[in-house]
Amino acid sequence: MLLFAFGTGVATVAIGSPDGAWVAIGHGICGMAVLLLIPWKSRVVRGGLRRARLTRWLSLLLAVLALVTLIAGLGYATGLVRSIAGKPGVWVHIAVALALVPLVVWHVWARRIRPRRTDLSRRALLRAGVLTAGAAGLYAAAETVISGLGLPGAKRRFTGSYEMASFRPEAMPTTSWLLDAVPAVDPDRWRLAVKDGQGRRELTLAELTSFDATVQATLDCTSGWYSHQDWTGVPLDTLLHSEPGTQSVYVHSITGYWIRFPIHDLDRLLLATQVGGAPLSAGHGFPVRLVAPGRRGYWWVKWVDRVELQTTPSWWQPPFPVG
Ligand SMILES: Nc1nc2c(c(=O)[nH]1)N[C@H]1C(S)=C(S)[C@@H](COP(=O)(O)O)O[C@H]1N2
Ligand SMILES: [Mo]
Repeated sequence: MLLFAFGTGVATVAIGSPDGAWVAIGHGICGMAVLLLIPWKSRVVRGGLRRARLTRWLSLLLAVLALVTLIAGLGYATGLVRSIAGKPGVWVHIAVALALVPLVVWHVWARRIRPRRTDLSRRALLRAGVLTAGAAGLYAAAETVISGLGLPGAKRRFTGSYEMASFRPEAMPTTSWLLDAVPAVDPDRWRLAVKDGQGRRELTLAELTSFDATVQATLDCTSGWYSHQDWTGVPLDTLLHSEPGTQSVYVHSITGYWIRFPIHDLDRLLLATQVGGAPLSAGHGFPVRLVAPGRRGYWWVKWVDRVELQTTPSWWQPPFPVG
């Protein structure tokens, strides 16, 4: 069950459009299944603790972290606990879950149980089915309670995020994926390098600000908030011209952060110089940041200095940015 919870959790971080909503729902159901299994697991734990092995402390640490993950997840989903120790609850949920991974691997190996033929029996299958149905029922009941009591969790987006500072860019949070710091950019010396099949050229900020296409798009950060804003700038397909064989759009930041989009995203991408009718602040990506409607926040590269069309397939990159 932890494996399913982990897989759906990672997938939930990646969803950006409503057709991925079932992934987040599946993740919630996995959480409920873990909750339902606690009484059975407690019996195993009590038995294990009677054997005074030194490694029981490691097992107990695992149990504590698993509970913290569960509580942080439920707290954030209901809206009852939105932040823990100054961090967004969902951030704590993810960070502690990642810390759990090596412990779970160790636990599975150190406390391994020999597979038995009856593990795949009809009875076991039936039990798994009852557990899944119970977890789905509990999830539905929780959703009903959350909306019935009008808990904050009822107002979340399909990604699980809460609304923040829509159409008030000055109040919108600034975040980074990992450790990127806001770079100091001299707008007079800054250039955007553009490369496609027709060659390479450089654009100044003045050249870019002469464009004024505006789109309304939702920035949805995986740390649990989203914000609708009006973004103004250059549609990327007016700068880059796709040719047969082009597979991806590579977007690079001054900080070294980069991401590669599939070519069919080209006509949705905007290089924004403004938000809410005013130039971007340093924190939000001055002088230029990418707007990628329908994609999660980590695709919205800030402080862009290079855009390229490439024949490299878009899947040729780490599953999440690495810096
Ligand atoms: N260069 C760079 N761009 C970045 C990031 C980063 O760390 N470095 N973080 C991304 C993430 S995770 C999010 S949610 C958005 C946040 O945008 P904001 O700070 O304008 O709210 O920027 C994205 N663009
Ligand atoms: Mo983010």
